[in-house]
Amino acid sequence: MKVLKIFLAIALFVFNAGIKAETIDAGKPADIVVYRSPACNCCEKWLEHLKTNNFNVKDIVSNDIQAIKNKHGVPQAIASCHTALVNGYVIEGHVPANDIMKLLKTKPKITGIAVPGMPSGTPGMEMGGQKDAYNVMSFDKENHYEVFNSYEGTQ
Ligand SMILES: [Cu+2]
Repeated sequence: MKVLKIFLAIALFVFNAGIKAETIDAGKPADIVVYRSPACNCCEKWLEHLKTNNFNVKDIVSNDIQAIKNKHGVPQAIASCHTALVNGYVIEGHVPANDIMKLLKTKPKITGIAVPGMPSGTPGMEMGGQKDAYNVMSFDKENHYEVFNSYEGTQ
């Protein structure tokens, strides 16, 4: 019995060490600048989602979000409520933190990624258990779109 306890203690230690190493690998928290309009509630919830996932969030409230979208090359076709900038990439809408991390790791030659519109069940758009199926789309300056990641809905 004692041997089992010691074994479990070691296993737990190794497991924790593994988690720690992964955190270090991910580097320091990425700085992300988020532009949103003052009345945007779901934008604030998305900000909280980013903070929970270790992003360093700079929250910029603006009354002309469209001007920011135009400036950073966000196509109308994939537009959403808020626009964010991280490491030279544009993040449009309720993109899950995991996809942003994947973007920062893989560094594809694109302008950014977006969740067009505001699907239910995306981070910041929680509607009880209701989840829409949705895609995270990549986009560039030449209006090329590709599916970056897909999420299943609950219907
Ligand atoms: Cu929103």
